[in-house]
Amino acid sequence: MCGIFAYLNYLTPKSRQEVLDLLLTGLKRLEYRGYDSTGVAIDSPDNKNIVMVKRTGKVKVLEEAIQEHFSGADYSEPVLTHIGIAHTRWATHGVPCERNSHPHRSDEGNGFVVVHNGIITNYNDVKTFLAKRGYDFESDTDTEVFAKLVHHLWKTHPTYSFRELVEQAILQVEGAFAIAVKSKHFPGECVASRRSSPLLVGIKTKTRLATDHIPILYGKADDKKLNPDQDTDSGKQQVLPRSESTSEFMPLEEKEVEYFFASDASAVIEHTNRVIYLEDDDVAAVRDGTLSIHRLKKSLDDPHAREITTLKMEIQQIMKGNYDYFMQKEIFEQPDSVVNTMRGRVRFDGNAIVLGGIKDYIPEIKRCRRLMLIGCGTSYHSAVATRQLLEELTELPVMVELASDFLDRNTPIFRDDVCFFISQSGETADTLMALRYCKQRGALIVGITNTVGSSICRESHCGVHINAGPEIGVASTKAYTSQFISLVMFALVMSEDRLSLQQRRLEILQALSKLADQIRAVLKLDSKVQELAKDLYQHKSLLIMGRGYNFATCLEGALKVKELTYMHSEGIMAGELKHGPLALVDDSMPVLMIVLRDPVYVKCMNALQQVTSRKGCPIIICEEGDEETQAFSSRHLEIPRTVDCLQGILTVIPMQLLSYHIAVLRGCDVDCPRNLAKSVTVE
Ligand code: G6Q
Ligand code: GLU
Repeated sequence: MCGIFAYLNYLTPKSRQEVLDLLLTGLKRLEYRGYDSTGVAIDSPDNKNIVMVKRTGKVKVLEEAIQEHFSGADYSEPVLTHIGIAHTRWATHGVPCERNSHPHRSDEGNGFVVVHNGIITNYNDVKTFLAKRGYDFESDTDTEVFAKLVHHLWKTHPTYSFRELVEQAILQVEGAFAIAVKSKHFPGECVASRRSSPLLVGIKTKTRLATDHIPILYGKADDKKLNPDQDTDSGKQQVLPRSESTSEFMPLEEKEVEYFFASDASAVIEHTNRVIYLEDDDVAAVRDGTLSIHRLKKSLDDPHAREITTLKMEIQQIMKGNYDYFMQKEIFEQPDSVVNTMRGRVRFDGNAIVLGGIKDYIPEIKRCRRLMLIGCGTSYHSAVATRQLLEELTELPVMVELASDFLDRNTPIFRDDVCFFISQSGETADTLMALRYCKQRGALIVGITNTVGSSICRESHCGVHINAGPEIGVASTKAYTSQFISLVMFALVMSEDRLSLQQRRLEILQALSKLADQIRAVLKLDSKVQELAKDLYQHKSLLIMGRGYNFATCLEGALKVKELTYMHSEGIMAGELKHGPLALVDDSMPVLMIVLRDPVYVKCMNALQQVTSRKGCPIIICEEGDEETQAFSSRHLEIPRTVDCLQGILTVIPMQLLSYHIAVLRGCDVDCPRNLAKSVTVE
């Protein structure tokens, strides 16, 4: 989910040294996206091989390794045409290490090398298919299957062009990807494609480009799936029929040209401002200096061409897209990040859920004494948010603990406890120490993290990687919603064979399938939330009240307000109002209340009345069209209806937006609030 950068020079002489510098600069521009390892591939000086250098850690480390590896006259000799590919990896399959870093290769001879962002969800099937045909795998990644699949197709279809080979491979893979492929067998050519992960092509020419669009060509590809039991070695080629391209005509012919393939424009803007944003399932291929864009299947609403856009932005602006801050970008990424969390795990058609990282432990978990969910800050709140559903669907006692308090109490832990450690970074010291404490006492340790290879990942017996993608803003947003969904998925897995719970599971699964669109709808409230922030930002305090499934939103909302705006804020369980907090309420105290049509609606309405009868004038988060509730206040935010246990995902988003807007109005540093760090590695 991190960064791709590839550079192709055609009839524009560049030494390998210059190419490497360009690749490294490209990777540096993508660093802000977050990553854990890096790598590059270029041609060897005799042009007979492809050489790769990969490193765990920062681009700087790769740079040093490259300086060591590639020196001497061979590397300063200009080359007329060449293609180099580079990658920053945010591990999803396999820990960050050199072996798992990209590029991945097809064979020992480096026939095809691939960089990939995203997740190939059916990689296991493809792996089985290829293993039967003698392929050995060197890494734990999903990506490697792609390189080997292209190689397999090349062997079985010797007449295919490079692009056709990649197209056929793409037809076999599911999930999300942006890829760039380089091959020893097709020198000077590059093929790139995307599905659900961003990729663009930058074009640099000496003279002004003669066109402002590239026509789309169509292939008549057959998407027959590979059959692991089919024997391809039995003689004739029979894996896939050849795709028939409508034509091979050259849409963009330039004599001297340079192409840049990158995950975003920040990596190309210093070279060119002419880019084509690829769409899902576009295949961009460069051959003899000519770029062509192909689509595998024709659809009626496809345009006939891809436009060459002229970028008018500064680098800084591009890195954050249209957003002013990373936190804001991450809030708006949530329709995609929640889908990424479910990708390859939830099958909405068959109502099935597989959590590969814990599936072998499910029988043991089902026999446990209790579930313990342990975390800090926002991660702890995701446990609070899902506790009720876990109790309902697992029918087990569920304890929710703050890691620091859990350790202070020397909480009794037993061998038949199952302890979940929830952490975005996977490095939080308190959580990690609680993990070790439980492990020593023989409990089963389940890690729920966003960072593959982190300490919590490594020290857990099993776990779920939430796949939210790197989170740069210190205030956690998309990691929270993805942790939430990971725990919901776990609850669904645990109740798979409970007949009495099937109706409830179905209701939740259906709601999950609509979630991304509903989050999009909630994000449309942004300008309304901004107006509310204008009312609130000069106040000293904000009370946030709710109960049931929305209590966690109150805690998380208050935490966001505190950390971002330095304003006092408190999340209050509405049932506790009359036991103390009501004394705070008067006509000047800002109050926000969450009142949704769920089993605790009547109780929430009581709390609302208690507040309004003390002259409180609350902002209400309620359901779309709920006029009865809205009648209690002129200020309300309406969110779409969903199943009760997922409401918390939709109600937390207005709170994220509100804290963000208040912080901007108060002139606070949104991405790096004072006194806080993204990864808290001290007690
Ligand atoms: C919230 C913060 C913070 C965070 C904790 C735990 O906005 O990011 O509360 O959630 O510090 O961090 P981990 O989830 O990385 O363990
Ligand atoms: N899934 C791939 C891996 O784990 C790519 C991850 C990325 O997007 O960087 O290697």
